[in-house]
Amino acid sequence: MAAPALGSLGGRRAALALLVLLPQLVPRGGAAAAGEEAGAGAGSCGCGAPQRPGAPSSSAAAAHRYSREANAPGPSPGQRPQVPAKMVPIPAGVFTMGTDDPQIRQDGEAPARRVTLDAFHMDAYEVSNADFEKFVNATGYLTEAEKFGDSFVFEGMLSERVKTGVRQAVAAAPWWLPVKGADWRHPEGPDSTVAHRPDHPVLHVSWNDAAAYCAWAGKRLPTEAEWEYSCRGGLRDRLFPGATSCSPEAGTTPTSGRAEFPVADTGEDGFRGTAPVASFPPNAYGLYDMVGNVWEWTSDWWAVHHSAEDARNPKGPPSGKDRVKKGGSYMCHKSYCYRYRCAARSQNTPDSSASNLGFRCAADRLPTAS
Ligand SMILES: *[C@@H]1O[C@H](CO)[C@@H](O)[C@H](O)[C@H]1NC(C)=O
Ligand SMILES: [Ca+2]
Repeated sequence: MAAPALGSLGGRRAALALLVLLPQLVPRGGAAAAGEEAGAGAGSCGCGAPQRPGAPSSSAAAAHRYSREANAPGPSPGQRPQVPAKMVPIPAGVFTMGTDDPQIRQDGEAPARRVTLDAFHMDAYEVSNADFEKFVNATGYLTEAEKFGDSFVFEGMLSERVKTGVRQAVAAAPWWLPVKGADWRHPEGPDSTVAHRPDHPVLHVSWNDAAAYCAWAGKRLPTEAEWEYSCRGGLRDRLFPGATSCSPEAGTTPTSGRAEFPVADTGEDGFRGTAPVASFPPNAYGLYDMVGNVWEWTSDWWAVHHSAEDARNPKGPPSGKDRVKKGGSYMCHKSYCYRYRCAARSQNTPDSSASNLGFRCAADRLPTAS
């Protein structure tokens, strides 16, 4: 099961006691039980999909509802970023999307299909906390996690005290806990802060939040095809971007040193949790952290059945319940959750947010700082 259903969480918000979180990460322990559960099914790994139980709203309506216009009437164009975050031109081309040798079949990685794309631009980096703060400063935007009052946090990032206080662990993904007060400014709960990590990828942003940010920046979310093509870096049939071997253990991805999730993230790569964007070498297109660090939203609706026919600039199904996310996170590892590959994919409802999920934007042409 790729998408743990959280339908059993109804009323969880009312049931949650006010949590008092310790201000810093504490060394974790006692995760063995979760680890065993995690290893039980490759498809239900912790890279999966904590989701809000609410009915997913229509994306267009939601995107507007949370857009710059809806949240902060009338900011002038002058409040756009003066210097657009670095974007990389991605040449038009043909590539093989998906694979006929799926590692996680139920995720819809197959079949391999020929996809032709027009040229576009892709953010070189995952959107950072500082980037997102500029957006919020300029627009007064409120994320969905802030509106809902909670977000999903990987239990390994929480103190024992907090874990004990949260009883709403998701049956299918017990290592994800809904934490009151967790949002992009407070990734591990109310007493945590991003003040010392402005260059880390922003977390706890829903698809709707991400779409609103990109629109504000004069950009858009990449399609899944664009994301996967960018990930491959112009190289054919490569599992991992930027790696000279097919093994992430080669040390070029932000997931290395993180075996045995969810007892993972030992900090062997120098970081617990996320790393600052661009801490690891880029792929052949000059794109950083396409795999690993945080999962990245794409604009496509989720489906697991794909036509094997050739496609040109595919945009995914016309409608759906979940949105596609790509690239895996700092919590993925081959021994456990083999999803930090270009063809790998997973999904969440558009209003879901979590401590390992962020985004980057794409654009048809470079946005002008107006
Ligand atoms: C956002 O606004 C605050 C308060 O004015 C300011 O201190 C901070 O530097 C701004 N952040 C960015 C990224 O511009
Ligand atoms: Ca990433």
